[in-house]
Amino acid sequence: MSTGPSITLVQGDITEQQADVIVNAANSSLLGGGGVDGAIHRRGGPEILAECRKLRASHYGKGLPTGQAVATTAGRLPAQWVVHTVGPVHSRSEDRSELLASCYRESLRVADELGARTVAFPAISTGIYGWPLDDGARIAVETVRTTPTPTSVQEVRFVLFDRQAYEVFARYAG
Ligand code: AR6
Repeated sequence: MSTGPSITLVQGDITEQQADVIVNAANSSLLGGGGVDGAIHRRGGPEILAECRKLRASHYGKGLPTGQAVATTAGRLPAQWVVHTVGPVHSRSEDRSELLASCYRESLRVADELGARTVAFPAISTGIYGWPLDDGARIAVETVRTTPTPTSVQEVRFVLFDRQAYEVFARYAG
């Protein structure tokens, strides 16, 4: 029987994770921002932004669409690649869950293309983009569990910034 990647949970700062891929909760501009995005560019150094600018000058002239993912170097981070994905802004009037699921699915697809074995994810959209943590955790875990197999990815690690986020993810991933 083929099984998908194992799911692990860590409380901490994603920029300190040793993994093949660190996923960034970016915005469409790919040119940086606050939250995880700010931390990744700060600690990863200017090489990441330089590659993002090249992507904007080539394939992604209008920016990276919501729900899609693209890889760059990880610069000085303890990882090989950063996979940038753009989560949806939460809306009360429109169900954007499929776009959030797409972020996890597309990031895993890119990681698989790179041959990555370990992938660290933040809780995409649950900060500045306002997605309720409980629903964001449910979508994250369900999407990873239903990822197509076989894949090179053996471990998906959710890196949760605080205790509360960790406990909410543990309810779904436990
Ligand atoms: N490590 C792990 N998790 C973190 C870290 C960190 N260093 N920092 C924050 N979190 P957010 P979004 C958690 O706002 O909601 C940026 O400006 C945080 O507590 O980083 O997808 C981008 O450029 C929350 O649970 O991303 C976009 O404009 C989760 O990571 C916008 O924010 C995601 O919070 C994207 O918003």
